[in-house]
Amino acid sequence: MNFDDIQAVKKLLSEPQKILIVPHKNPDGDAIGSTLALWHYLRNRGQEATVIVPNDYPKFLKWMSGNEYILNFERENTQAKSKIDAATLIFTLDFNHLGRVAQMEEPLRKSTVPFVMIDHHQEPSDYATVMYSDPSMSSTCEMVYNFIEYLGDTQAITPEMASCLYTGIMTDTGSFKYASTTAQTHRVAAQLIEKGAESSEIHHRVFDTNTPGRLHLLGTALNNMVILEDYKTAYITLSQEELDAHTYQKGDTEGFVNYGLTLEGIIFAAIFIENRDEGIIKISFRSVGDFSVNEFARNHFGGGGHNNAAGGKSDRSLQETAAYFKSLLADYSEKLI
Ligand SMILES: [Mn+2]
Repeated sequence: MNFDDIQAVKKLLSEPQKILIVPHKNPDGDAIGSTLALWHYLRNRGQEATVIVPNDYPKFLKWMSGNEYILNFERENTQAKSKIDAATLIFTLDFNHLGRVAQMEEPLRKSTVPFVMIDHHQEPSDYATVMYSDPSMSSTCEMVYNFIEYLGDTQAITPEMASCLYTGIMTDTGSFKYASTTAQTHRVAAQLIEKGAESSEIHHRVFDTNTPGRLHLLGTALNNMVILEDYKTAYITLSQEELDAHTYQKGDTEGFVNYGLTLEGIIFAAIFIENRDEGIIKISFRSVGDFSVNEFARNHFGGGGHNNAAGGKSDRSLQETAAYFKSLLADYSEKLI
């Protein structure tokens, strides 16, 4: 964050505001962790603040302090809309394009109050008054820690805030293993542990929450995995039928795509998941090293994300989508080395 932006934020926060904090739709650990940590921080400073999520999120994220005060735009629509209308300042966290908030896009676009963006995704659009955007960061949670540091306030980080921030850093770095994890990420994590985040307990709460159905679904996913050694690629398909057979619940396929990358020699992994309700195939891509799945997802599957983690979708059938995916790989053979 540059000096002018820090001053601008300090000025905004020196006056009483009605603050909204908004993450992207289908919020993940980084989205929920960062918004709740910022919520605690602003409230402890005496500000009125509300977190509004565009839609629901998995149960393994619902233990964080302040969770019960989060408004769900889909479920508590009237209340959420009046909060948006009354807001005097809006923070958007962990996304950089207003299209990422689904149905909340329209009311947010209408709002004329200052926006503060804190985010680590590539190619931000410029809707925000203050933009703290840094794609080199591991997570928005690491950035919220920096943000509080820029305001000279790290002593204000409570154990609750530390736990929220630690959760987002842990989930967005794949437990500190992705390339985005820097020495500074570890320094921030260390600070958070010193401030009361219990790393082992947090890990347990987030990751040790499998249901039998999810583990059996993982078995099906791994059985379905296709390995294309020539392209150093592995992909998984899951049909709606297979999901239904394992009493699929939202979030159950989280992390499945990463298993492809645990194969020796594989650098590109994908998962294709049929969603009959929406009539689309939802896609996640992962890579290790220089191969940009962000570019791949943008070019072919109407999506995007980060260099090593991106998403997309397809209107074709599951089989056609997988076949199309395979047909694209030859053009990338030089990059998949
Ligand atoms: Mn993130």
